[in-house]
Amino acid sequence: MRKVMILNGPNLDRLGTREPEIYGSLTLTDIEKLCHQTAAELELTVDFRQTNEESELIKWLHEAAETKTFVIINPAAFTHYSVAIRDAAAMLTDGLIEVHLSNPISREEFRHTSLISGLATGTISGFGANSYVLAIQAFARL
Ligand code: CA2
Repeated sequence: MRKVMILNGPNLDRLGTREPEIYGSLTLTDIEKLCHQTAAELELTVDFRQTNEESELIKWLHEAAETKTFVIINPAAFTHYSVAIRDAAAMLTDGLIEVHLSNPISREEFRHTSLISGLATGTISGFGANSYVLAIQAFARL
């Protein structure tokens, strides 16, 4: 079975606690379940992780590069300013899809820049938890 790593950045572990009008009401655990369910239907396996630490996310990207694993990533706030996450993502050989729950382009100007988009096969934003489902489906069809 083909495997995909789904990596989540800072504060996404707090989903479901506030701002449901922007991020939806599901928790990250709910989203993880949805991802496993979607992947199983497509005969894929998912390794789903979240961290609040930049260095941990960088280590996971190194791991994905070394093991030639495809990555779906929601870098959260790191999207907009972390050159270190971008440099680590640039080491991936198997490909990358960027996902966001909200549509950052329709929000504050500081969210309009993504350091990751230019490296990604594609970006899926604005569909809430379905952004993850759509990303898994896109990966399955690559
Ligand atoms: O829309 C997305 O998925 C974001 O990556 C989410 C980030 C934000 O900084 C990006 O601009 C867009 C924020 C993730 C954490 O947000 C929470 C909001 C409410 C409650 C808990 C977490």
